[in-house]
Amino acid sequence: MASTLEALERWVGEVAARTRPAKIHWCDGSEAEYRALVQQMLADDTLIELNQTTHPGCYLHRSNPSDVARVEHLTLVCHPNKEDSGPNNHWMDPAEAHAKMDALFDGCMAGRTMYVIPYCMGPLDSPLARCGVEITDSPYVVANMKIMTRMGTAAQARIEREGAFVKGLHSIGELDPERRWIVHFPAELSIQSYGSGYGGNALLGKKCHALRIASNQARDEGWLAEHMLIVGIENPAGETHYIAAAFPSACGKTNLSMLIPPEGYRRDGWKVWTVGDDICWMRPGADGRLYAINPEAGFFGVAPGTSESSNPNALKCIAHDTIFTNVAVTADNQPWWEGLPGTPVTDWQGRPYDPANGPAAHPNSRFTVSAKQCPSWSEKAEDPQGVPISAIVFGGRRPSLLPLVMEARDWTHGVLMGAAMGSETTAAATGAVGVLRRDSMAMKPFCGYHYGDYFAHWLSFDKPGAKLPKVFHVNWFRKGADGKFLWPGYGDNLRVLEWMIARVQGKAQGTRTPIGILPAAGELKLDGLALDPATLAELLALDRAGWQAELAAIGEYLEGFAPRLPAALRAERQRVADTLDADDAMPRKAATA
Ligand code: OXD
Ligand code: MN
Repeated sequence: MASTLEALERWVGEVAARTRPAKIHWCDGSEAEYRALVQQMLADDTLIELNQTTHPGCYLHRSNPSDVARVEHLTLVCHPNKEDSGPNNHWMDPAEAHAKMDALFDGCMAGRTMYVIPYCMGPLDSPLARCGVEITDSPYVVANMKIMTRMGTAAQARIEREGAFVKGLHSIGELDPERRWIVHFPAELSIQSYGSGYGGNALLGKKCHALRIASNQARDEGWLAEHMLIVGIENPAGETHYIAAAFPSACGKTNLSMLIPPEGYRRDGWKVWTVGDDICWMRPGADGRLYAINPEAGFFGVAPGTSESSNPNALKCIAHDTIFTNVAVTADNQPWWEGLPGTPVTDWQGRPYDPANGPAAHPNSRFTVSAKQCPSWSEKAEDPQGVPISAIVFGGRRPSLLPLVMEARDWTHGVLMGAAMGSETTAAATGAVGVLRRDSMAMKPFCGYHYGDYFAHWLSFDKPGAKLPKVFHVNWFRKGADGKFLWPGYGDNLRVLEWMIARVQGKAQGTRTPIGILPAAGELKLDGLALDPATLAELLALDRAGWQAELAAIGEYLEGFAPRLPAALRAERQRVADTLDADDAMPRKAATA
């Protein structure tokens, strides 16, 4: 039998024969290699040096203006059987997709260097981690993969030992939106991406491998690959509870994962530990609990809105050794985006800043930085066994109806809460911004198979011996009649997380309502917060007519996954709707402090 190295070398040879690069470079992941790539990119203007006094080791990349976000309409999941991709994915017959991609890749690396990047998603010694190899002609991709994954010689050694790896082939091609495709072949554990250099389309370890391909591996092997942050909350007694939370792109996962406790909490000794800000792989451990790792090693965070008030930890991380993409620049050459003090002089496209051209930084501009630079980085993020998860949280941008927080009564209800998630769209993907779309478990762009089967997989974790986390739904984005947010968010979100932990520990009673368990009067700790009782009542109120309409809309949405919609999920939606109708006659008291 051929060794893995032979299989890898054979594949690299086949790719080279098709793409015909001038040179092949096998990445070792060393600092020297990173520095040499940076010098090369500075020389050909792929990178621009930023102010090295205020931001040592920081560089700016300006992407092609047509290439600034994920392209969901050009992203395909090609299972051999169309049905397996589900209505939640775009599909093409794998043979047809291969023919299309082969034609695009034909000779596309002529005159370029082809980089071979062995990488590991997750701690190198973790049984939960999985490896891949990305081939790319973009040195910008190599530099970002160095920050975002455990990449190079050690990953290659694990691949050689283990025998299995995900094959990712990427070329920026001509960066022509008409010749751009991001294609997944789950049955072959392979990804092919052409015509884009943007993170989610080009750093193949991230969305393509760690979510779309891994969600398939997870289903086959009995684990979960999710679009979730992982955060540890340490109480004054020194006990840490880990929470995994799913929010759609650009809804504050990075901010929540790095939150700074409000003043009173800090004084009392509360601490917050960041394990991950975007992706979570979870597996049941021997004790029945779910254990999670962050498969990534860095953050590819949205820059605009990151500020001293929203995320001081992120600002500290990105003060050095960071790659910025599509941000603006100040007169003294510092990176700038909306939300930071000061003024920009050059916009994200390199033009003199003119407000008539729109925001100075692209709304989806990003920073790429090693997680180790985060002041709240948890040493448990390197634990090969992962961290035990006490609570799973779902949430989205909902200006109305959805309360600040509610708890599912059991796992099935929790799966319904996740499946029913909706959120206003953001700039992380191309298309209209601010439109409500259902985004089950925040996985709409990332679930690599039929959502109906995915819901069934989630339900399957509820089995004898399982000690599953409690499930919650939050909404930080409720607005009042004046259009202003009702809840301060950011660090104050810890107040809501504390209530969740109290529920996990059996220390808070909650109030049972038809839609879930809400904080009972006085259970949310609000000292030091100027939140009037009427606002709190609004944040926790149950608008029965609104919920009846919402449940009807959820029903209609879920039926879009029939005949693969699990009967248990359909029944659960019906149960909630019936409870709400039965409750109709009863006047409901809003929970106030
Ligand atoms: C991301 C995204 O880049 O979700 O994390 O778009
Ligand atoms: Mn994301």
